[in-house]
Amino acid sequence: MRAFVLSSTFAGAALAAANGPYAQCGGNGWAGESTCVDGYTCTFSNDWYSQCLPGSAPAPAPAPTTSAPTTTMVTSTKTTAAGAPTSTSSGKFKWFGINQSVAEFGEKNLPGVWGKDFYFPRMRLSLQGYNAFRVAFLMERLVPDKLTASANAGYLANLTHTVDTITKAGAYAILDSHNYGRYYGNVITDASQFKAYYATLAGAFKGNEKVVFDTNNEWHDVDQQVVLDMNQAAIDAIRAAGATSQYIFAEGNSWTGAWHWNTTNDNLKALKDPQDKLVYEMHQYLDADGSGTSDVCVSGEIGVQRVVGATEWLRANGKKGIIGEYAGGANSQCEAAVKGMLDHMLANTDVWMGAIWWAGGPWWADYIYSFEPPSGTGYKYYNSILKAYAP
Ligand SMILES: *[C@@H]1O[C@H](CO)[C@@H](O)[C@H](O)[C@H]1NC(C)=O
Ligand SMILES: *[C@@H]1O[C@H](CO)[C@@H](O)[C@H](O)[C@H]1NC(C)=O
Ligand SMILES: CC(=O)N[C@H]1CO[C@H](CO)[C@@H](O)[C@@H]1O
Repeated sequence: MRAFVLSSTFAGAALAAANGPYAQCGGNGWAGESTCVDGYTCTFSNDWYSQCLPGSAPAPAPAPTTSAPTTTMVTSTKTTAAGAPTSTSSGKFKWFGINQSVAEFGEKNLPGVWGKDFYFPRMRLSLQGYNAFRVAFLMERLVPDKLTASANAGYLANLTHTVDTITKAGAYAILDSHNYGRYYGNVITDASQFKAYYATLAGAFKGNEKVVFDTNNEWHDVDQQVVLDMNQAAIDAIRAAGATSQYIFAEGNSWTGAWHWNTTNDNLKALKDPQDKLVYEMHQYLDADGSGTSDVCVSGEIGVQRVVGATEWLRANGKKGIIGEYAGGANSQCEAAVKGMLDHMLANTDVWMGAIWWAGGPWWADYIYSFEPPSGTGYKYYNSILKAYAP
């Protein structure tokens, strides 16, 4: 995208060396050009990333934002690339919180037994500033046997109880059909059946404005046109069910990864929401293979490096995004990577609307990222760090 913008819009010889709009122009380890094309200013985002943002004539550089949540931002005065913040990009997240994962456990046992195969988040809420909780559950438990079935009353009642606990406390509850675009293991390809499922789900929650509908968790190995068509079917069915005020989060293929979103999921820019409340939900882990299975992060810079392409894609297409899953191990290198990613997103809130840590829930035991209070590994290490980013 960067190369495209440069060559097509700013091909003048005198400008050839300068960076194009939204290109990287500085940061620790950056060896490239530090100037921007006319009308853009190299603007400090974090220690690892400065970016060409709209605006000319850099003001003498103070600390770049007033809402800087971390010490990383405070050290910005040391950098030479710092410029004035743009009025459009720096700000606050709309959503910042924690995934709640347990109602989708025991997926090999369907429907499974409450309290043995699956459970519901305890939600002994002390929000601590977090305002978004993504609640995972299984479609096969909500609508057993077929997508056109009505809801299982017990599972829906328990899910509703969890959702109401969250939203009555003033936070958003993100309904995460944790199904990878599959139902009983088969890829969902029938738009009318998928619509029937969403009519059931949205029908049950359409009265709650603090609910967000997440179209499906992490499509993978699905035909790209099918991902587009099923997402559009979900959006259409949610709106048709009368859920017109809520946000919808659309996920993409290849586990909805932010790091390759601009190539893998480019076709999803065609999605249309008549209510204009569509947000692209990407996931991003910071370990070597991006799978979120190691507590070792590639480097302290890997967070910002893995999302910056998505930042540019969102902006180029006039879209909004959220990182719906991310995490890092309880160590200083991952801490730097996590902060670098969040600082970058916070400096680009014209496109990034928030981030949701993976994961809380009562059954995670000693899991490397567990955010379950009071003793989860991730909670103990990251709670004080993440709280600073809450809106
Ligand atoms: C996608 O983003 C990466 C950075 O993550 C960038 O290097 C690449 O050029 C982008 N590709 C397209 C097609 O925009
Ligand atoms: C719902 O929760 C109750 C306990 O509050 C439990 O007895 C029941 O089995 C649960 N049902 C389902 C389907 O989750
Ligand atoms: C801030 C916080 O951690 N909130 C909740 C996280 O999730 C568990 C349930 O899984 C709740 O008990 C916490 O209050």
